[in-house]
Parts: sequence; C-alpha cells; structure tokens
Amino acid sequence: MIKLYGVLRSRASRNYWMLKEFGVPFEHVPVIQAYRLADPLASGAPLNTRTPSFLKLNPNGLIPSLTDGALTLNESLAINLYLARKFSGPMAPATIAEEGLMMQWSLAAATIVEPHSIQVVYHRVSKPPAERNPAIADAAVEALRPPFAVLDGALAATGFLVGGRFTAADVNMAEVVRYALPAPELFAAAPHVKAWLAACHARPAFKEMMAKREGEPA
Ligand SMILES: N[C@@H](CCC(=O)N[C@@H](CS)C(=O)NCC(=O)O)C(=O)O
Repeated sequence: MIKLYGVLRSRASRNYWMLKEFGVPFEHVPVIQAYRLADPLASGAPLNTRTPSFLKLNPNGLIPSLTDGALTLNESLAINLYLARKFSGPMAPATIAEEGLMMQWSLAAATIVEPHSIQVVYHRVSKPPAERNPAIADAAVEALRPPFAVLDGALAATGFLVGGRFTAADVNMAEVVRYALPAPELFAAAPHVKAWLAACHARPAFKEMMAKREGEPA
C-alpha cells in the first residue's frame, strides 16, 4: 500500500489532496517537522524529520516522502506527477505534450511562485507577530505580480492550466498559490487566478484534506 509521510501542516498537504482525488487506499504517517519539537531526538519524541528511520527515506530530512512498494519518492510536486501517471484518468497527461506542460507548471510553481508565496504566508500569518517582517512580505508580493499575471493569462481561456480540465498541474500550482492568500491585492489584480483557486478549493478532496489539516495541532 502507498504510504504518505508528513503532517498536513506541511507540503504533504498537496499529496494528501492528490491521493484523495483518486480515492485510492493509502496510509498516512504524520511525520512532524523537527524544528517544531524541543528535542527531536529525545527518546519519547514523535516521528520527525530528524528521526533516523525517517532519514533513511528522505536523507534531506524533509517531508513529504511517499513509498509505493520498493519505490521511495521525495519532492512533493514530483510525487503528484508520479501519482497522476500511476492512477491515470483525467488528472494525468493524455499526451506527451500535456506531460511537458504539467512539468512546466509544476516547475514554475516550485521556482518562481513558491519561494515568494511562502514568504507571504510566513511574514503575514504564520510567524509569531514579533518575528514578522512586513518588508519581506511586501517584496514577495511584488515578486509575485509577474507570475500571477502570466497565470491569469493562462487560466483565462478554460479556467484550467492544461487540457481544459482539472489536472495534477492545477493541484501543484494551487497549493503554492494558496500560500499567497494573505495578499488579497494579488488576487484582486488576477481575477482568473482568484476564480480558479476558489474552484480548486471547492473540490471535495481538497476540503477533506483541509479538514484533517485543521484537526492537527497548530
Ligand atoms: N521541495 C521540497 C520541500 C520540502 C520541505 O521543505 N518540507 C518542509 C515542510 S513543508 C520540512 O520538512 N521541513 C523540516 C525541517 O526543516 O526540519 C518538497 O516540495 O517536497
């Protein structure tokens, strides 16, 4: 059986969402980030990203990881592209051209959106107020304006990124765009992105993931 490692207050959320889209059985192992624990190597510490047994799965000490039989995969966006191919159906690429486009959007998510969107959520919401730096958040918002304009243009035609239907590319991009929600000014300037993200978040699989995520300790 597939095993997904990582609490949902992490990038494991995107893989949990994807697995729920397919409705396949899997085991969820809630490995927690070591930095959230006082002593990650203490004998009673919960399974975490510094636990030796987890480091065998992901020597980078990062969640998520996914195992499927003998295969161990790290990198959340690659995991979703793998799951799409494995379970096929409309979320998977139907042609090699669609596969290229799904990789394109996933790499754009990782390289030109996520490094900035994560700063938006860190410095507007997640960090303790004393550690937030509004200048970092504002700079990240400015850096996101060009990719948001590109995304808005791409979504204008069909409301989806690839093939005129909801695919793995939408999950991968939507999960990194979600981190920018504390910057409503970005969405006001990109109405197609706003409508697309709302449609993604209306999906039962996303809602199921978020409900479980909200049930985890903050
Ligand atoms: N590029 C990786 C990033 C993974 C990552 O940074 N994971 C964070 C949680 S979202 C983590 O495990 N941090 C643990 C730590 O820093 O100790 C992916 O997308 O899977």
